[in-house]
Amino acid sequence: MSTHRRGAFIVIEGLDRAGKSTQHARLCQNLENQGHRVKRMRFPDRTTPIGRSIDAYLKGESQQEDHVIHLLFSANRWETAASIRTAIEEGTTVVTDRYYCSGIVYSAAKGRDDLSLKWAREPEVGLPRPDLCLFLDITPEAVAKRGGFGNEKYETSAMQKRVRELFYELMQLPDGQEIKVIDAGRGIEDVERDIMERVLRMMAQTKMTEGLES
Ligand code: DGP
Ligand code: NA
Ligand code: NA
Repeated sequence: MSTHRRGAFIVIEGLDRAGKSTQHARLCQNLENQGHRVKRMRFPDRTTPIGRSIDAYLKGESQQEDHVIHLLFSANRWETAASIRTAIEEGTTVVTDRYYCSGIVYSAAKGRDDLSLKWAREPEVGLPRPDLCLFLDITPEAVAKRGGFGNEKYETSAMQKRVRELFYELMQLPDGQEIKVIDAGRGIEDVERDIMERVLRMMAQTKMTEGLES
C-alpha cells in the first residue's frame, strides 16, 4: 500500500515593510531546492477583476465602504479556494504571501464598532486552513530605519500599530493557533533560516498523509 503525501499549506503574514515578499520568494525557492513542488500565491491577487478593484482602492484611485472592501478581499481569497485544495491534494505545497489573517486584522484595525474581529472572520469561515502561518513582526522604529512606508491605503504608523496589536490578539484565539511569530527586524538570511526551520519542523510534525491513503 502506498501513501500519497499531501502538500503543506504555508502562509507568510506580517506588517507592511516587514519583508514578506522577499521571504516568500526565498521560502518557495528553498522548498523547491529540497524537491518539493510549490505553488506560489499572493493576496490580494490583483490580477482578477475583483483584485483590480482592490488595487484601485489601495492606491486611492477609488473609494469603497469598509464592509464592502472587506468582502471583496474575502471574495478574492474564495476565488482561489478550489485551486488551493486541489494543489494540496495533488501533493503540491502552497505558499501564500498574506491570507485571511490579514483580512481579519486589517479590517478590524479600522476601529469601527460594527466591524469587529468576530464580524471580519465570518466571510473567511470555510476557506482552506493553513498548516502554518508565519507572522513577520517588525517594530515601527525598524520600519522607519528601512525608509518608512509606501503610499498605499494602510501604510501609516497608526494603522500598522493597531494591526500589530490585533495580530497578537488573534494568536490568543482558536483562529490564530497556527500563527508563529518571526522577528523580521533581523537580517534577511537570519529571517530566512528561521522560517525554513519552522517549516521543516511543522512538516515533520504534521500528519501530511491524512485522508489520502491509497
Ligand atoms: P500587500 O500587497 O501585501 O502590500 O497588501 C496590500 C495591503 O492590503 C496591505 O496593507 C495589507 C492589506 N490587506 C491584505 N489583505 C487584506 C484584507 O483581506 N482586508 C483588508 N482590509 N486589508 C488587507
Ligand atoms: Na503593502
Ligand atoms: Na509584500
